[in-house]
Amino acid sequence: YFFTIFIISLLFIMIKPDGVQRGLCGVIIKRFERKGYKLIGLKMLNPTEEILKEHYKDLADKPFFKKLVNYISQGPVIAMVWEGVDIVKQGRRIIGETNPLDSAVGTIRGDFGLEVGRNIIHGSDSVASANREINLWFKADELIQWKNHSTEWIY
Ligand code: 3AN
Repeated sequence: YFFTIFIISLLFIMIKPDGVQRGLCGVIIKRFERKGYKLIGLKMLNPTEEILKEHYKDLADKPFFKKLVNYISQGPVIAMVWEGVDIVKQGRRIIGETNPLDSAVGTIRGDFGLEVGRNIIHGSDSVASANREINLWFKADELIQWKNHSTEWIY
């Protein structure tokens, strides 16, 4: 038998300043909600250069690093944690490719973006980086464990 075990995991997502300014927060949240994922943390903030340099430390040698940090530090951004089965890989499918011009129609970047430097949203690229990013952006008590009780009052 071949079978795959899908593991429930967490994904860190950040709506970048261009996404906030263009009024795309609702549509982005909706795309994760309608897929069936669960929002367990959310906040708006103006991120410091310090947190962004740590967040993007793997890109520190890239020519666009300074511009990237400078741009996102203008804020505000919306940081979120989502939970669900296979969410890191599926989240990438919902978001699209790094370059919006390479992103399929139907993805967030494919539907709403044109520029790689203004690509609307960040999503973690692995379970390990999701855990690192969640620890960087959220305190433990900012993540909310909640249950869906709607079957008790929707008939
Ligand atoms: P992704 O966000 O798809 O995981 P990364 O981690 O390679 O892609 O890139 C992080 C961010 O750096 C991107 N979201 C984008 O805003 C910016 N970036 C990546 N490549 C370029 C580039 N060639 N020019 C300008 N900005 C870039």
